[in-house]
Amino acid sequence: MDTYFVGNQEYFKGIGKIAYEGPKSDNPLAFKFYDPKKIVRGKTMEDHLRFSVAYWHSFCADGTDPFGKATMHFPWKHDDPMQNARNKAEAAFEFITKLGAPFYAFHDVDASPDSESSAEYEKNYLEIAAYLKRLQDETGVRLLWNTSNLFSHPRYMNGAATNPDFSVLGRAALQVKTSLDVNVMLGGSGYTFWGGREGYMTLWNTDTKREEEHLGTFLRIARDYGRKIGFKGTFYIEPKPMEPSKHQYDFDAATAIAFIRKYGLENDFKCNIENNHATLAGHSFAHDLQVCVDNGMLGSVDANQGDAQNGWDTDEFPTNVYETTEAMLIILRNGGLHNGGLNFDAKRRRNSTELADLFIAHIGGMDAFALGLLTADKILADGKIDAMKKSRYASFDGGDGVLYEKGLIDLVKLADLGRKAQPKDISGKQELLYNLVNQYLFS
Ligand code: XUL
Ligand code: CO
Repeated sequence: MDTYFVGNQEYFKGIGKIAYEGPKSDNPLAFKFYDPKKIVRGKTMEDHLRFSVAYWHSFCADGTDPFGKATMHFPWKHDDPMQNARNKAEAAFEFITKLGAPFYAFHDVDASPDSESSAEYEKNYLEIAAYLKRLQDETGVRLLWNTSNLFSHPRYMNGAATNPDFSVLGRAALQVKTSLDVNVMLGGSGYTFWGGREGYMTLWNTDTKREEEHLGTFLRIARDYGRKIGFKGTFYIEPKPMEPSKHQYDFDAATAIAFIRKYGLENDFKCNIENNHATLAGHSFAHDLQVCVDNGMLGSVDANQGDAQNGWDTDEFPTNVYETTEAMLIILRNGGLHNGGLNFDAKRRRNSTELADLFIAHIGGMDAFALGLLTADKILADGKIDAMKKSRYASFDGGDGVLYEKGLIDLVKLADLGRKAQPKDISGKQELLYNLVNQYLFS
């Protein structure tokens, strides 16, 4: 097998470029359904799916959880923080290139060492960003989005932009400003705000109105700075209802969209929808995607899945093809992901300790979305489901229903029509639709 690495050494030894071998392959390190150059609906799978690897889960999180220590050994680890960051970058670009994902995403402190000194923080970050740029140019891997970690450091325990202490906002701004500078250097497609602790723990000590307004102002000045320095991509808000806060201001897609509009950010901001965040909010992945599409607000996707028996954000790699099919159907009806992508904000389980497991986890996620794409394509090409949905609304496609949709019927006229109307019990055909989906999936 050919060796492949960037920098000085190969970290994922014995693993070459991941190839498509088809559904009959028994090679765990091969794609069964993701065939990047295969054309589906006039576009390659690669261009439809726009996969991205998340730096934080794949190259930083080492299996530590609230109950136990690290379980994963990273051969790129180094005691010197800057050398550690360079090694990690080389490991990341080797991995992403071998996997064949076109994009990656990171938080500032995933890629570059944090520091109590703001001058050192900025210096480190700009130096590592220059190295990332070199690796991007060498490999062709591109930046889907970056973001700033405004939730791990103790100073952010009461929030960042929504912190009741004004002095915290400045340090948060420094991180966002530097991340935007780095984004422009690296040609990023997007910039994400996930409001980890932008919320509250108890209303007894929180002025929610004031905090929400502070968040609106913070995002507006970040937008203004980004546009000033030439950031042409999309800003994303990533909704999540809770965890680590009891209640997060960007609860779900509908809440985030209302917020974006209230603060006049709709020309620059869209949503980054994460499956496990939607389920934590009591919705389905499909629900939050659909809410975004209905409002022209689908920006990007954090591709993962939760566990129905656990309430929390388990961030598992997506394998549920029923969910990926529904997601891809909604995305295709949206005309695709545009400059967003499917970013694997997902982690292998704590006891999946081999480096090969990192490949296997991503391969499974990519195959699950490829299957979802292929099935969604079958559903659209056949047209039966769309026709059934459309026919439910037939009464709005003719007669007074058309006038109503045009806003030409007032309440008195509508009540008049009501005097004569004789509604029938029309079946919603839900079971038939579920049966059809299984046929598309498995035949
Ligand atoms: C946390 C989460 C974050 C964001 C980026 O639940 O999803 O990793 O995606 O800050
Ligand atoms: Co996420």
